Amino acid sequence: MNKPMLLLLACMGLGLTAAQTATDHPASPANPSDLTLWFTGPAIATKWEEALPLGNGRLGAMIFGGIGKEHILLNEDSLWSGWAEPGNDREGSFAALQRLRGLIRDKAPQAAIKKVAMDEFASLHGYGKKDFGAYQAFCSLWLETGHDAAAVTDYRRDLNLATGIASVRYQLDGVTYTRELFCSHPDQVAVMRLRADQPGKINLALSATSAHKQTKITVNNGDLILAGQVDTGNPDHPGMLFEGRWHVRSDGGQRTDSGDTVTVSGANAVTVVMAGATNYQLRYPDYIGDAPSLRNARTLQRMNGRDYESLRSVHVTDHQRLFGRVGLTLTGTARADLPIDERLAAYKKTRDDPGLEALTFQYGRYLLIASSRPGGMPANLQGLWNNSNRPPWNGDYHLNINLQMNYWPADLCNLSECFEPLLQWTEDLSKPGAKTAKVHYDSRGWVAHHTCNVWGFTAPGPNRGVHMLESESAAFLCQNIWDHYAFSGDPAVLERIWPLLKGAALFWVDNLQEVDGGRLAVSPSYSPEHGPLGDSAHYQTMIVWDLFSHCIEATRILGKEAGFAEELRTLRDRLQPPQTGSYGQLQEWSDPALEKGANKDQHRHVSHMFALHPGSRIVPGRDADLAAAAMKSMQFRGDGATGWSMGWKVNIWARLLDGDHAHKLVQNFVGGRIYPNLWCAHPPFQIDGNFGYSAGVAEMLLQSHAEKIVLLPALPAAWSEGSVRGLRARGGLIVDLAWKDGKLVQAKFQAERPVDFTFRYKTHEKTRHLSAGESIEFPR
Ligand code: FUC
Repeated sequence: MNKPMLLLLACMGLGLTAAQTATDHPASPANPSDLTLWFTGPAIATKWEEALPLGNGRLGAMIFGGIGKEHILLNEDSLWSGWAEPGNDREGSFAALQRLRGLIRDKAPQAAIKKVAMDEFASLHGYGKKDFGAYQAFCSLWLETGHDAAAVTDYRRDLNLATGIASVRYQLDGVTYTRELFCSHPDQVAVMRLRADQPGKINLALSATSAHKQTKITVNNGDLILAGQVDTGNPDHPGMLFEGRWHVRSDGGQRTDSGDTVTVSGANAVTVVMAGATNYQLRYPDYIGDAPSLRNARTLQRMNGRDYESLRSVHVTDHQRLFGRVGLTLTGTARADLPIDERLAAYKKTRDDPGLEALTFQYGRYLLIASSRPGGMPANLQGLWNNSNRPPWNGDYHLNINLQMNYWPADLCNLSECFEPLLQWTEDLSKPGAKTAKVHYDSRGWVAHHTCNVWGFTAPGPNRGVHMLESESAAFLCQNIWDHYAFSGDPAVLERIWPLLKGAALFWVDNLQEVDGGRLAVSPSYSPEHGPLGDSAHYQTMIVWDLFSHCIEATRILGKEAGFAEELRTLRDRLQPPQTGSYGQLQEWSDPALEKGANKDQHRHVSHMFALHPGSRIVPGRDADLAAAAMKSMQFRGDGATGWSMGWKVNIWARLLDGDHAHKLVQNFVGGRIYPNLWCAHPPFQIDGNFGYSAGVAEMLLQSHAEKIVLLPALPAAWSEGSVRGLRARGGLIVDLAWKDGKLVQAKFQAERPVDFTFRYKTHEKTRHLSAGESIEFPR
């Protein structure tokens, strides 16, 4: 037995002796260059996947790094087309639902079932209709420098994930020019600083454009202002108002305001501070708040003449407080010396750069900090970056996996604060969701369907396809929300989320349907994006099982509503259980006829894996047969897929405790499903895969979903040595780990609150109690 293993076993008190304690703390910070991605040239104008993303959770910026003309694409996360449509819920639809359920029970032809579903039950509004809207582009800032790109040398454009600052640097005629850009959460502005290493060399013309027709640009005392309104295409529903305002400060030189341009000549340096806002307010039913001009004026006033260095240091402190909590080092090749596009190209060939795999993990954390902070909207399909008024899938909130995936790394990767926008948005959504439950299902509680927006759309439909009828979305969101509580272990969080959980569960108490054999199932049900509309999809019953289980647990912890828990327990026991099919697979549908060809099915949605991840109904070791069936299904499904699906598969293989297979997906993702700026390629760009990937990497190193904390549950051979610092385990624990030769050599647990916990490494287990703030290390 090697020394590290001896050490571990000794420290766990398993009867072996050890005389040595490890010298290296697992928390040794990663080399800062490992947290930077860099390019040797500007992004191609038409390839925004080469530009570098920044964000403060609400304002987003993409820096292209142009030499003669810099382009900064700006976004504000609430800017949507569409409106809050009061008629979303279709009167009379409950009668149609009863007919629909009757047809499904009678095994009517799909055409007849779909006709009632689409023509009589589905909402007349929503996805694809004008009222539903789409996430909108905000505006672009242009900086003309007059520099000749052909004469420039030593160009570098980079993004430092540790500071949240992007910079561009180059030399021209013996002068070094530098630009820095960041988006500050505390100050709610985007800030840019342009400098030269010789006095009087900064010459600039600043202008702005917008992809919206109704836009006006003015200049007022050094402030460039772009005010606009989204065109809804419906005069009865005026579109959202928005405003971008750039405050330009020049050190030395001369500033000239003219028409729609601010010009600075002969300056030593220039600082541009941008405020951006809409008149949106996350508040059902009208979603309208203060005018954007008022909001921007307030934001800039709060700045109160503070200089660049002050804004920068407040931003860096804030960013590092979150980002710096987790460190990941995977020993081995780390081609940080290569520009990121070349590094990716090299990885595609060799698949050997664990440093890049770790960078991509941290990049997912970075993107969550940038796109989801308290006070802003949840990260949408593109986080908060958008260059089009018609982004793919509206840049909306898809609820059959995508939005949920966005938040998988939030608590696990120690960014709990970033979860807040999702929680607030869901709290608001539950209000229209209660109306939809009443009108469409004549039921208590709340419900949401396949796709949502910023306008509280929760109805099924419209008549675009049966997937629009997926009714598990509220329950699925409650899986994330429960985990948010579970990671904290904080009863106050549980009190807050209880109405959401209870409301989602009540809906299902009223809506489960009895199927053959007296079992309970969901009808109409559908397995994304796959199979018929019926009553047989396991995905939905698995989600309901999960929700009921969490509610039962919540009543125990909160010491209330024991009667409700009893009711849920009875119903849960009658739910259609997971089943193993004739190919040894985990069935996606309870109807065996639908499973024909499951051994050839490679659909990107693997929804029946919910029970394994993110749910915890199937746990290898505890549920060996079902876990084996899930593994079989995953083998059939294969290791290809679109970006988000690959991100999910990393998590699933980690939960199946197969580190090498999980790593294969890691390689497939990094080697084939990311763009030069490391954004996930569905394709096109879709951010969920970045978040799924980061969560998956963390799941390979630490799991805590099934009572015990499992250390290095799916460590691949390729990551034989490394360390991770600051991951979170359920119950309010921070965990640091170090390993060598594929074996754990050091573990540290730090408690955020009093906690009893059991941890396991391979077959060894220990139980401990820690008080709040206390920590324990092995070896001690
Ligand atoms: C689901 C997926 C698609 C895409 C879309 C946003 O419908 O099946 O691949 O990710 O969401």
